[in-house]
Amino acid sequence: SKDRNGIDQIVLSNPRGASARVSFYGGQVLSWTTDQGEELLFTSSKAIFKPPNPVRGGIPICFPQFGNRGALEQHGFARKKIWLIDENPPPLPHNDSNGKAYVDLILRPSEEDLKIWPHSFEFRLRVSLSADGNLTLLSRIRNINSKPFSFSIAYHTYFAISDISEVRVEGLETLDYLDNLCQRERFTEQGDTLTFESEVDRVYLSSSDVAVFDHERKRTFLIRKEGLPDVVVWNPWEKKSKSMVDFGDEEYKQMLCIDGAEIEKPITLKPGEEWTGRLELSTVSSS
Ligand code: TA6
Repeated sequence: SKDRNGIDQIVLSNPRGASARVSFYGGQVLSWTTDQGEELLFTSSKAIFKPPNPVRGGIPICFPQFGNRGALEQHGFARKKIWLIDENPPPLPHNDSNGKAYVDLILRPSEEDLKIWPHSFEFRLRVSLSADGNLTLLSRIRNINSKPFSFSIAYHTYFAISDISEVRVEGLETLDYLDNLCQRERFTEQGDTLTFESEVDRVYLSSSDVAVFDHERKRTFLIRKEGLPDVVVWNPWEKKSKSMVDFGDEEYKQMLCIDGAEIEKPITLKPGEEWTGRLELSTVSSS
């Protein structure tokens, strides 16, 4: 099917009626719903579905660079490219997809990409939806035959929440984090749970699984990660929201980005080497 901008997308569904929608533009998951059709991911009402704009919502893939420190544009180019169906994905070591609905997409650099990032890579993305409605993003990035290259990566996941002031995040206590609001200075999390009263823009380092509790919505999101040690936590709050054309002034109240990522220690691949990163999202309603 096509998204609002006429760009191809794939809709995955499971026997219970849960679904996930993946756009070929950016290989971006734009929707993930429960059996009852409840939308779990946030997309801004002002999102611009027109290449080369990144789409403000769902799960943009930040690759080969997270952030704006480096030679590339903010968050790299992968989220602005048209991905293709991967016709013959190499078999997975452990059959990660039995009983799941899934799609395999692939991104290879264009001539233009190679001018700004001269590394021949293959980025294979498998998005799958399990019978329980869990959403898994499995990335396999390979250095085809170029000299060694390094990259950072984040699955920039916009969770839909009901009221940011009623949300708490667990799993980050006692961790160190880099604070993007203080020149990425390193701090240690003192709180026993993370709550939100103002703009937060941090990269927590070496975290294990993370849970997001949306008290008002009576819903919990669980983020399980493999190969993605870091967690980005971002809410723009009021002032920054007003500075983003593709984001409503009040929308910061209904979203929270919690991204599985590898940022602190970029991954280096020699020719022929492959890196795998896996993010599994699940949710529980406590209503
Ligand atoms: O989430 C971390 C961050 O780098 C924030 O500083 C903010 O810029 C956000 O990503 C969104 O970036 P984008 O390029 O999608 O507007």
